[in-house]
Amino acid sequence: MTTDLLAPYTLNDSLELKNRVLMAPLTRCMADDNLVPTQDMVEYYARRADAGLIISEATIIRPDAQGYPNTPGLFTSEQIQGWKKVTDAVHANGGKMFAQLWHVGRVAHPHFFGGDVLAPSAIGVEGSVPRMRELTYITPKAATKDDINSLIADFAKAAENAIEAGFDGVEIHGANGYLIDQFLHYAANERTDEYGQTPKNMARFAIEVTDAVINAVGNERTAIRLSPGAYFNMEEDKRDKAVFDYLLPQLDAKKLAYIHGGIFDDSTQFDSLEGKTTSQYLRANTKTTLVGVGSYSFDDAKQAINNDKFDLIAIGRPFIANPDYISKVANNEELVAYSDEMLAKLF
Ligand code: FNR
Ligand code: 8K6
Repeated sequence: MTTDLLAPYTLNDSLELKNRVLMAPLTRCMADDNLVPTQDMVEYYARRADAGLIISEATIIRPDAQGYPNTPGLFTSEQIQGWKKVTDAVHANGGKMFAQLWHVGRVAHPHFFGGDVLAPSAIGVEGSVPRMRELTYITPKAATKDDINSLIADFAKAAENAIEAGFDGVEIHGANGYLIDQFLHYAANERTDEYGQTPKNMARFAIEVTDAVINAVGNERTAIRLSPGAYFNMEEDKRDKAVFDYLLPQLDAKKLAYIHGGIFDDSTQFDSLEGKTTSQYLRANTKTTLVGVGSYSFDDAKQAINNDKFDLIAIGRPFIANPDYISKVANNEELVAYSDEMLAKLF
């Protein structure tokens, strides 16, 4: 029997999805200057409510989490009220939505908040802020134990705020070279305390954030996105695999809603993962519901799910180009091709 990606899927006791096609988190840099979602964002997300689950664009948990202009937040009451309009509109159209909780760590820029840039270690990245190239990245401050405790508490607070804002759950952004991912990779983590040097120590921050979020909103409403292979703002290191080998079974025990790969193209094979792709490595190392992603067409995703490579698919760029992605694939209609110029405007 072939699996119909457009048939309902039971994620867990609290979440029934109307199909297996998720809208991937997509940063659009369109919040207002107080990082509050706008009416255009309400309409943009509401138009995509046919997805089985919308994952919001990455949303910062506190001011020093910001590394790009006009990324929305979830730490002021105005931001919570702004998101409430988005989730109300998505729910009114029969959709479900998670908030992706974000701290960029060492790719934050003080231009946005005027304070220290926090990271696991004082190791900077080359380059400058996208869309604001005059802002060169600076060397971060290695987070103290107090900094770490406050970061964990603020992830949990943002999760609580997400539920208040009407989200159906949260996805912890543990991928793509941002703060949590920086703890998980040797290239960014040279700590000598209980958060560094060994797989168990390097996984500690991710686990403590996850536990704090679960404590705030429950395991069934908590998911995490991970990039076991380093590919974005991060150098690959052969030792990284052992960190994820340790982390994944720990996460399995927590019965999360799902684990989501963080990758642009899932045909990318990583030397550090013994030649495996992101979804191959995750499938082999976790029993949690797996969301595949990364340059998939609907037909490729159908085949991958039917071959048990993962359970659900997240679609990114095609969802930017086609607000009506689901009805188009359901009716075998041709999709509009994505192009980067489409990022200039929400439609
Ligand atoms: C992204 N991606 C991304 N990932 C994430 O975890 N949080 C985010 O906010 C963003 N933002 C973002 C913006 C834009 C413009 C692009 C193109 C991508 C990555 C995204 O979720 C997805 O993994 C990739 O786009 C690959 O999927 P597709 O686009 O090939 O279906
Ligand atoms: C969450 C971050 C916000 C901005 C994302 C912009 C992405 C633009 C899309 C282009 C693709 C980038 C390629 C990523 C790295 C691939 C390396 C192999």
